Amino acid sequence: MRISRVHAHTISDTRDRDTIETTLFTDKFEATASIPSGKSTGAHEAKELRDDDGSVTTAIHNVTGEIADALSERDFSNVGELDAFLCELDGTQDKSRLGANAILSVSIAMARLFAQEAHIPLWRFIADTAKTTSAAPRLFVNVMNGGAHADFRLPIQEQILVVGEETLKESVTTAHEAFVQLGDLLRKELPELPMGDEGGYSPAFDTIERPFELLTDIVSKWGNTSIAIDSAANELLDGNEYVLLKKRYTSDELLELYTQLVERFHFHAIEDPFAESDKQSFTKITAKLGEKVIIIGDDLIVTNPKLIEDAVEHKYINATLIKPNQIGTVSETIDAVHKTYDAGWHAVVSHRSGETYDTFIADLAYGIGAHGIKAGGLAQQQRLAKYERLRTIEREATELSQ
Ligand code: 2PG
Ligand code: MG
Repeated sequence: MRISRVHAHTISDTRDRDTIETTLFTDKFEATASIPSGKSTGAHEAKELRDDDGSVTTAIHNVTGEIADALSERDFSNVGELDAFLCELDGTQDKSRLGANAILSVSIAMARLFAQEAHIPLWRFIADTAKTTSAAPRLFVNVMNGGAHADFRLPIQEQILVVGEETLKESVTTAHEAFVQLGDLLRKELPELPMGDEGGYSPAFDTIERPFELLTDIVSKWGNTSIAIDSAANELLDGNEYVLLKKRYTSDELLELYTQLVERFHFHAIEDPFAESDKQSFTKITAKLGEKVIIIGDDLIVTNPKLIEDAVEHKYINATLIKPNQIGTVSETIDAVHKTYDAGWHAVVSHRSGETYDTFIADLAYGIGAHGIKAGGLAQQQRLAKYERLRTIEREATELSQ
């Protein structure tokens, strides 16, 4: 694959912040990718390059300048070659020189070009490249937003409805109906109902349990649904303790709270139950609750194959969150998936809280046969684009199998 032209410019994400969109051209094809941005981030994520004024001007110059120049002299036969080349060109461990956002935009656009050249859909290309079995993921729909995504109106960052119907079409329909019904329930008991960063409702309650009591109402109406949370506990840590609704919890007390929630409600998953520094508590919760719910690591492992290996060794978790922009290339994202599957764990592919219309994660989730996909609430077009893409993928998969 030879790149004949490279273009990059600024677009706005869901928080109206600048982000990068890159288009690569060959003599026959063109492909575009744009990169999301997180707010509750892990310390060891690959570095998004942002200028002091919040813009991504330098990242864009890196794509249209140094990266474009380097690509023009090369012919790549697969995306792994390109990714290794980009990592070497950057020369840092965390992609901080050229920027993980700059590098990933090129990596994803290139994956799209290879898929076009092979005349196959992107998810099929990902499955072929990763040697994974493609399958429909469950939808992890963040229906009530809290934490850093909603001024901590709810202490827990994400109260998630997990939907796993027979087909993606049915899952998306259930998610829509349940989302509307939850909105009606919330409006009945609250004078105002703001929305959070991820396109979900953002109510304020006096108890930790109230959101789950309401979600239980929803879950009881639809068979193939359950509840998950992302505590994003890095954001709750204050000294050695966690603060939820102004109450302080030691790690053991927080573990007790999770145990009670799992006993009382139909929980399917808990993500980042503790801060990334509180590693022994991850091992404890996975030993205690890991048979009943999946314990997902996000900030703890940041889609980094080496950190996943470490998590396997210490049994911190039994599932990983997979976010391409935490590691910065398609190939390393696939490596993280392999480490996850080698451990016999589940992978849940995820968006970021500042999103674009790019639907790469839908193809990734389907291509690797992920256990789930976190694509946000249903009140933002950029999140809906992912659900729509999943439905299209399902049609493409049916056509390909005929
Ligand atoms: C998370 C993500 C996405 P952010 O914590 O899982 O939901 O949030 O993009 O802000 O890191
Ligand atoms: Mg998270």
